[in-house]
Amino acid sequence: MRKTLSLLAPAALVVASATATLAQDFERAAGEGLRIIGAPEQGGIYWQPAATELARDIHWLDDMILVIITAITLFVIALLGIVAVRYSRKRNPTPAMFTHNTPVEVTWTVVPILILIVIGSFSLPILFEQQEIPEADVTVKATGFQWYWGYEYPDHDFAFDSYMIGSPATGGENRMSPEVLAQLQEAGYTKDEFQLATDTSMVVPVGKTIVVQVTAADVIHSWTVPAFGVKQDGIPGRLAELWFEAEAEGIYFGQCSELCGIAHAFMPITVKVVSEEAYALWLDAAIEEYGGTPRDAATAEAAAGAAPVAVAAVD
Ligand SMILES: [Cu+2]
Repeated sequence: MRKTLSLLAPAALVVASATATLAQDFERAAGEGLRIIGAPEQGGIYWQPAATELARDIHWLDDMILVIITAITLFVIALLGIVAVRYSRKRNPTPAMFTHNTPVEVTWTVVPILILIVIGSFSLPILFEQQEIPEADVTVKATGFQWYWGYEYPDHDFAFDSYMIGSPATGGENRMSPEVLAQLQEAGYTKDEFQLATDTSMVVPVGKTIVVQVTAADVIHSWTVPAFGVKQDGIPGRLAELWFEAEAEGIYFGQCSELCGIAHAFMPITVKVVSEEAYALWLDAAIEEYGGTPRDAATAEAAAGAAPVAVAAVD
């Protein structure tokens, strides 16, 4: 059995490389040497490293609120302890019979209000920062399907699907197998990235404002990349938006975050953040592969409409 498997693996490799598309080749070349940054860690308990200002702000807010709720929890536990010990039947056989204490009641109403105002004054600006969508350098439309994501680059009129490596669409059964491992390795991943890595990924340039329009074609899905601090439900018939500006080149993963059906766990999200040059090369290959509008034409169109130019020209 083992012999058969080891024979199969190289065969799968050959098949996989023979079927890799031009865009995939460029995507892999662009992704070569990229670090995997946005991924869960074995035994990890904190956030994934923040790759955007949004994510940093969210982490800061979380830490700040954690301090407040820890203080409140300790305070309430201490009060309970005091009541349980000092006013037990044994120590306090004849309890006081009063029912109201105005100063105490005013305090326990006003103090929580003040705490909420303090929290709100920090959380609302962060919410607005997420929800006020800036002008995009690159726009990508992400559509959730049962069970994969489709990406469209509307500035260049092309679209492609992104399947989990090992899903039925890539010849797998949503399970690890020697063939799936071979496909993962051929795409530059390891066994650890199973259920995170996809056959094609969303490619965006580093340091640019990316606006992702999120929708779905069948049921509600949710597009998220934790390291970017973004999450947005994709709802059929609606177009929601999120934005991010990734600060470091790398590979970032996310997973559909709305329970959407039997293969919900098998529709991960892979985003490759690459240099502008690598992005331009990939874009040209993707336009050719998926039948998009060449960048010169798109740029001319954009210039004519006085719209912002989506990408820098390359030599
Ligand atoms: Cu889903």
